[in-house]
Amino acid sequence: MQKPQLFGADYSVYVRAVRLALMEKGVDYGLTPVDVFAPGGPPSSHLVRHPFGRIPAFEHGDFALYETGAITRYVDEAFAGPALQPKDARRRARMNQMIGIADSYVYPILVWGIYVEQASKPSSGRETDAAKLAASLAKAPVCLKAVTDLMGDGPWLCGNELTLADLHLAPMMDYFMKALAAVELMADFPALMEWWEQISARPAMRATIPTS
Ligand SMILES: N[C@@H](CCC(=O)N[C@@H](CS)C(=O)NCC(=O)O)C(=O)O
Repeated sequence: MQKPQLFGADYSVYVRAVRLALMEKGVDYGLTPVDVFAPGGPPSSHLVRHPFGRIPAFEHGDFALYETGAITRYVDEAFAGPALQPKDARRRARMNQMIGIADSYVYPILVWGIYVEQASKPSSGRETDAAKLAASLAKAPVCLKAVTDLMGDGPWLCGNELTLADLHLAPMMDYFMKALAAVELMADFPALMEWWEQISARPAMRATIPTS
């Protein structure tokens, strides 16, 4: 089979989720750099791959795809290696629910509302939007409780097997955990903290630490 090609940057939580899926499956892949936050935006050539100008985009031979959830599910189904989606319909629904929660709530609240406002902006000399940070801090426990309630006994988000839900949430949590507020917020969610310790120690997570 041809080697798949990923387009994006290592700072992107979504690019990282795809890289984690590829690595957990043991699939060799290429990463072509595309910086969506460069002045002037992404190059026009990227808009051919992704009309919304976001990352990642993915190609496997003549098959082109964008949207992280579609890419990671394709990676799981098209390549050999350990299955990353439960066979049982209810467990798979739970996994998809977790991925939806990550996209709709964790990403805007924990990454953009807390990490960006409390850690990233101050470290690059930009002013924090205090109202946005306060609103996100108020909503954060809802995110953390929702994930904790759904994960059950663990050790992974959907039970005994690592799934795409773990790989989708982990890059977002990595940014969140860098914010000062994370220590206090996570103290109320020991099961999630245990999950974080396990997922962040995986070789694929260590090999994809953002450099930019
Ligand atoms: N729904 C998209 C979201 C991708 C996304 O938002 N990527 C971010 C980087 S993590 C991006 O490209 N942001 C550029 C922008 O917002 O203009 C997916 O699942 O792939």
